[in-house]
Amino acid sequence: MSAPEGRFIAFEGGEGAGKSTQARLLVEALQARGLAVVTTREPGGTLGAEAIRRLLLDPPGDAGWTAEAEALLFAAARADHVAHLIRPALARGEWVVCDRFVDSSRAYQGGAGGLGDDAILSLHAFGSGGLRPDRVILLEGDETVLAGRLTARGAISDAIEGRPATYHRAVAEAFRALAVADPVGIVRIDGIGAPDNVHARIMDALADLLDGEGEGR
Ligand code: Z5A
Repeated sequence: MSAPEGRFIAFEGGEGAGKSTQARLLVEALQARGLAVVTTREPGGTLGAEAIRRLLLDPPGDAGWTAEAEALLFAAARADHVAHLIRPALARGEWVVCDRFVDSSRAYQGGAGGLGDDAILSLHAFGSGGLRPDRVILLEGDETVLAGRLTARGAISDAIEGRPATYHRAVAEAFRALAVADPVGIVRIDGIGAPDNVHARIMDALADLLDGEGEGR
């Protein structure tokens, strides 16, 4: 009998939405059920993709990447990540919890960056065989509240975070539109409130995938 395929969960949303915090809480909850979990992020997750991450978030020189070059670099990092980390973990029957995945490229480069969804999906089909998460958790929240979290953290802005508020609003709108078009695959979660309360909403949104998982699977 072949080994069970693992599950692939991605967290999406704008900066400060709580993706890293909630990814950590989910990993703890899955591990508490005895499930094997790989936790990872984009851009990054493998040595090659982490090298590309540095190029993306701190571009060499003053010109910055063109929108097209930026999209290609994200797709290249993802291709390496999918081939060397995500697919092997899923094939071993493990859960993969990823902080951002292709819907970030669709919202940032395709939506706010103006390249369009078809271009991003074509790159993803070529680079990563079009792999989709089993479920995307889209964390949303009032722009001012999320910005306040980043100020409180004292975050240093990178090349993408430092873009104007209009860009980040367009990202949020693009994420919303993706979720409206695919409400089962991309679940909108209110990211405002205590982290444990947000975590409980996420566990509800994953209940169907968790049914029968763990404790001896
Ligand atoms: N990008 C792209 O353009 N295209 C792509 O395809 C991909 C990415 C994959 C990666 O940055 C950048 O690359 C990103 C998108 C772009 N740029 N932007 N914007 P990253 O991954 O390094 O940065 P980020 O995803 O924006 O991470 P972040 O700012 O750290 O946000 P977060 O992970 O969603 O939030 P957090 O770290 O969990 O929480 C932020 C702070 O809020 C922290 O101090 C927490 O303690 C606090 N927090 C979290 N939850 C709560 C609640 N519930 N209440 C109060 N405070 C909270």
